[in-house]
Amino acid sequence: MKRIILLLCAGLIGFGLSPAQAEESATINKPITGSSVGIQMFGWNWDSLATECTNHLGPNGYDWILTLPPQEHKKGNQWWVHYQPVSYQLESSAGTREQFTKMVAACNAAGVKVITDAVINHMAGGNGYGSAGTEYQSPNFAPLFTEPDFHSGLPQTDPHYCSRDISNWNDFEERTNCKFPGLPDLATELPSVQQKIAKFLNDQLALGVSGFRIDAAKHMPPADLLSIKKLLIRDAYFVQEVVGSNSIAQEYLGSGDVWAWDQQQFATDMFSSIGYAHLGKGFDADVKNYGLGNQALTWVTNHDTDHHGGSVTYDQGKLYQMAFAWILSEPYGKPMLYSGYTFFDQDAEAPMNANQKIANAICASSTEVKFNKKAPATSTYDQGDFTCVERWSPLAGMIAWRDSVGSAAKTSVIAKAGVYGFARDKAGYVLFNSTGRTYSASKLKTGLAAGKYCDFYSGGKSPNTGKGCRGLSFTVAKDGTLTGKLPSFSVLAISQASKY
Ligand code: LM2
Ligand code: CA
Repeated sequence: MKRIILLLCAGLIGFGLSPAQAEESATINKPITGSSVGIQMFGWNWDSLATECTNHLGPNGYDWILTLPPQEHKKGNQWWVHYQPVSYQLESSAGTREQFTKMVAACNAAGVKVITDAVINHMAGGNGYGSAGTEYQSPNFAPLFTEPDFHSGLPQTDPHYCSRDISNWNDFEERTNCKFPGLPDLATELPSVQQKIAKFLNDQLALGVSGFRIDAAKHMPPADLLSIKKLLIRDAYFVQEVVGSNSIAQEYLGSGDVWAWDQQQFATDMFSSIGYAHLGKGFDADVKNYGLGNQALTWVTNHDTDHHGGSVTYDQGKLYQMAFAWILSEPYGKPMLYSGYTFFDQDAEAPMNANQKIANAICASSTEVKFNKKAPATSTYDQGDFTCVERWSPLAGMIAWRDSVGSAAKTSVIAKAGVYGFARDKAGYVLFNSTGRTYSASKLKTGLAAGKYCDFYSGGKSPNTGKGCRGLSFTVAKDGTLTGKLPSFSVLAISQASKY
C-alpha cells in the first residue's frame, strides 16, 4: 500500500499541504479493508501511544489502532471505569485533550489510523438502580443529559420506556431499551440525544480520528446508529460490538462492520491447548455460515475476553503468538490483534501513577512473547507488564507475509495432529505446528516456484540488503512441494516475496 500513499501525498502536496499533513490526510482517508491490520492497544495512555505509533506500530506495518474510550469517566482502580462516561470531554486517566490531540497527529503521521472506543449507549452507573442516570455526571461540567434523555426517564407510556436491567439479552426491545446492568440507558432514538452523541464523535473526527468502535452496539437499534452516522462531518469507520450470535450481528451490517464471534471461538479452540491447530480444517466451512460478507473483523481476544476469560491469552505463551499469526494468515476478515497488560486481578486497571493517571507503558526488551523456556505454551510475565504485541517480530513478519500474498485464494489445506497448513494460490505457503515436537513436513504442495525461501515468522529476509535470510530457510522442489523441519510451537510463512 505504500506506493499508493506516496502518490496520494504527491497529489495533496499540490493542494498546498506539507508532506506531514499530506501523510496524515492520506492515513485518515485510507479505507480499512481485508489488507489492513489493526490492533487494540488496551491500557495505553496517549503519550505512550504517540511514541509507539512512530517507533513501532507504523514501522511494523499496523494500519490502525483501537484506543481506550477517550472521554471523562467515573473514577476508580478498575479498567472498566472507562466504560462509564460522566461527560463527553476528552479528559481521561489516559490523558488530557491536548495529549490526545498530539497522539492522533503522531499516529496519522506514522501511517496508523486511530479508531477510538465510543461508549454512547449509556452513562455512568453506580448504585443508580431505578434512577434516571443524571446524578453520576461530571461535577466538572454542566450536565450533558437530563432525565428525559434516558429510557428510564421517559413517560411510562412511551414504547421505549424501561428502567430495569436487561435480562433477556437477545430480545430486541429489551436489549436496546433496558439497562446494560446498572448503566443508565440513553434514549438514542431521540434526535436531541443523537445530536449530542454526534457532536462528541465529530469533535474527535475534527482532531483526525478515523472512526469508532461502537461499544454495546447490540444495545442500540441499527437505525439509531445510522441516524448518528448521518450527522457526522466525515464518512467515519464504524465497527460495532455485537456480542454473541452472528445472526444479530447481521442486523448491523447497514451501519458498519462487526466482529466475528464464531471465528474467535475457532481461535480459542485451535490455540488454547497444545496440539489442536488441525481444527483449523473446519474454518472455511464455518465461515460460509457467518453471513457477514466482507464486513467481519477477525480476532483472538479483546479487553473483555482478556479480563473476563473466554480466549487464548498471554498465559499461553507461544500458542498465543501463533493464534495472532493464524488470523493474519487467513484470507477471511479484517484482522485485529490485541496488546494489553498482564494482571492477577481481572478488574485491575493498567498501572497508574500516584495522581491516578495511567502510567507510561513500559515494554520488555523482548521482541516476541515472553514464553517459559521449559514450557513454551506458558509465559513469564510479571503483573503489570505490557505485552507489547505490536513489537513482536514474528507478527511483523506475518503482516509482511499477508501483504505479500494479497487476496490469493486458499488452496491445498493440510491438517493432522496439531499441524495445520495451506497455500495462498501460487503466492505463498503457511504451516502451523502447535505441538511440542518438531514437525517433519514431507512433500507439502505449496504451488510455489522451485527455489530457496526465507521464513517471515522466524526472521525474514535481511531488511538492509533484501538478500540474506535472518530466519529459517526452506526449499521448494521442482514439483512445487516442500520437505523440511518446522520447530515446535512455530509457524512457517513463505511467499514469492521471500525467495532469495
Ligand atoms: C461492552 N461492549 O459491548 C464492553 O466491551 C464491556 O467492556 C463493557 O462492560 C460493556 N459493554 C458496557 O460498556 C465493562 C465491564 C463490566 C462493567 C462495565 C461498566 O465488563 O463488568 O460493569 O464495563 O463499567 C461494572 C460492574 C457491574 C456493574 C456495572 C455498573 O462490573 O457489576 O453492574 O459496572 O455499576 C451493576
Ligand atoms: Ca440502549
